[in-house]
Amino acid sequence: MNELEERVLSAMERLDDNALQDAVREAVASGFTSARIEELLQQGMSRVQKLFERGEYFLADLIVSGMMFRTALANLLPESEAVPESGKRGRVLIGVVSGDIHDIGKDIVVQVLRTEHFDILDLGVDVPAADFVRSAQDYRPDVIALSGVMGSSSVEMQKVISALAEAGIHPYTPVIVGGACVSELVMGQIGADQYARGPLDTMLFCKNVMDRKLRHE
Ligand code: B12
Repeated sequence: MNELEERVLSAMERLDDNALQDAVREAVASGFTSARIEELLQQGMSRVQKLFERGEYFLADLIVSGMMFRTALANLLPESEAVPESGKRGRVLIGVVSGDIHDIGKDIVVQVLRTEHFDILDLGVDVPAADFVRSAQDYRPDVIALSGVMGSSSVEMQKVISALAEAGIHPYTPVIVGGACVSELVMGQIGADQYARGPLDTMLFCKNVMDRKLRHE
């Protein structure tokens, strides 16, 4: 790990927002890819989580590190292309599945998608499958995004995807899953269309879905 990479990690660990944003700007200028910077930010958050688990940091510190993560990612995004005439790039329905109340990761994803002009319906946390179905019927999203970190969350995601299929919404509307409960492998097992490790991949997936739709209109 070089000195600049270590500066990103250590600024996050110390919850020093100014130092973090400076280090990220320098990393961009030195040619680091967005994916590498996102990886470093995630590693920095893991350090904060370890301090939280050891009792040295409070929950508020973890939330602050989530906010720093969000700001750094927003600064990373390339100049937004012109917003389409509709004023929006597409609609994303998102929520944390039933039995899970962890929303820091989901909120980061929401923030990045909003920055990129997606219209978001955020159902919050602990959302039952039936609520995803009802909201999808009313809101008619282009993408449905499921978040979860608990061990039980992947089973809940599968329930949501089955309920969406029964209602004739999936696979017509693609489902992207993310959060610590899922992986590429789990994505296949539960019948989701896409897995993303972080917000930048999520944004690329949503943009691709919209590009495909616009080409077929
Ligand atoms: C913060 C935290 C809490 C906070 C939550 C605050 C909040 N508002 O979210 C509080 C203190 C309330 C809490 C409560 C509990 N927690 Co807790 N918590 C954590 C902790 C420390 C960090 C989670 C986090 O925010 N990570 C940071 C974010 C940024 O990461 P992320 O969620 O993975 O998100 C990233 C990606 O995954 C992705 N992503 C996220 N969502 C999505 C969605 C889509 C669509 C996509 C594409 C991508 C994506 O993008 C994000 C940014 O990169 C973890 C431990 C750990 N080290 O992970 C335990 C942990 C998740 N908690 C755990 C547990 C057990 C609980 C409790 C049951 C504890 C208890 N006994 O009371 C409760 C209740 C949980 C419930 N019913 O949901 C366990 C889960 C174990 C398991 N595998 O089942 C963990 C792993 C701790 C542990 N080691 O045991 N918790």
